[in-house]
Amino acid sequence: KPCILLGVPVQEGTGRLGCDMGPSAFRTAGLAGALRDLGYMVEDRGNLAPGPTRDLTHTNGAIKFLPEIVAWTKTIAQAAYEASGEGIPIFLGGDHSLSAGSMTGLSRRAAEDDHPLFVLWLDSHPDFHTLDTTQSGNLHGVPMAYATGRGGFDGYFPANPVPIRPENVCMMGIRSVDNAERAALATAGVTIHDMRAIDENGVVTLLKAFLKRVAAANGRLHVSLDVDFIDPNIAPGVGTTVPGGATFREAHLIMEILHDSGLVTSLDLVELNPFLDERGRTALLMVDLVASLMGRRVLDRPTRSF
Ligand code: DIR
Ligand code: MN
Ligand code: MN
Ligand code: MN
Repeated sequence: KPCILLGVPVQEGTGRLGCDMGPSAFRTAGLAGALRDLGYMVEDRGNLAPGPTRDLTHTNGAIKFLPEIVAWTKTIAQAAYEASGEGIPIFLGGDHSLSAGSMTGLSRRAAEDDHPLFVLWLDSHPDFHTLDTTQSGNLHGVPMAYATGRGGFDGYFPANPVPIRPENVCMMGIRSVDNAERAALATAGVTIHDMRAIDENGVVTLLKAFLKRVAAANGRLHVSLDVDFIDPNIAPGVGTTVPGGATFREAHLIMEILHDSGLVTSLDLVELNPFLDERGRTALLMVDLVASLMGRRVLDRPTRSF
């Protein structure tokens, strides 16, 4: 199956400028070449562009760029739906609001093909705000709530025909949670491994337990990788750095185990801000992580080792 690269230069979901350069930075860092070296056909479809906006106002006056993000979500969902019928879509962000579109489009396709969609969410943030609870008003903080069918998006965001079951979501790396998110997550049914859980158990045990569930359900697995999952000392090119993130080896190990599982069918690469990066090092690290996810290895090992 070909890897289908979809640039999504959305930046209105985050509080600062620069994520619109993310797709270019991933290309400059050699993403397509790294995938071709692994034997994949790569189809770079260029950058998506949002459709027309319509006037939208919400009682939560903090919300920023609602019409823009709604327009993007519609475009991205359709592109995700189409591309996931043809290959392995890789979304080059762009801020994390893009996952509102990718996850809902992928979920619709998976349901048509009779597979449940699972999501591995690698992020320091759960992005589990609704339009009513976001205080920053930055809509990169809402995609997981929208994709799992939480209330309050109707009439604003596009209808989400196949909400992802919260039980099918596993978050790792979490270390910055707002109060409203914490309250909602307590009963939502999402599996959350915060950094303490990673410290105490290691990534291997936690990840393999989730992968077993995906495999048992004959599920498809979408991976949503936010740059701020990784420790800012090695991944500075992001607007919302949070100390105490995943190490270089933890991140690569996750990717290597994901590859062994053979379960991953799509990927988001989000929140890269090249304007804040240091000579491309974050972009290059992200490309190396994708290569590990897609099969780059040091030594051959048996697959499906979990
Ligand atoms: C933060 C989200 N909880 C907010 N921050 C994110 O603004 O609502 N940063 N997603 O990457
Ligand atoms: Mn995020
Ligand atoms: Mn099938
Ligand atoms: Mn984040």
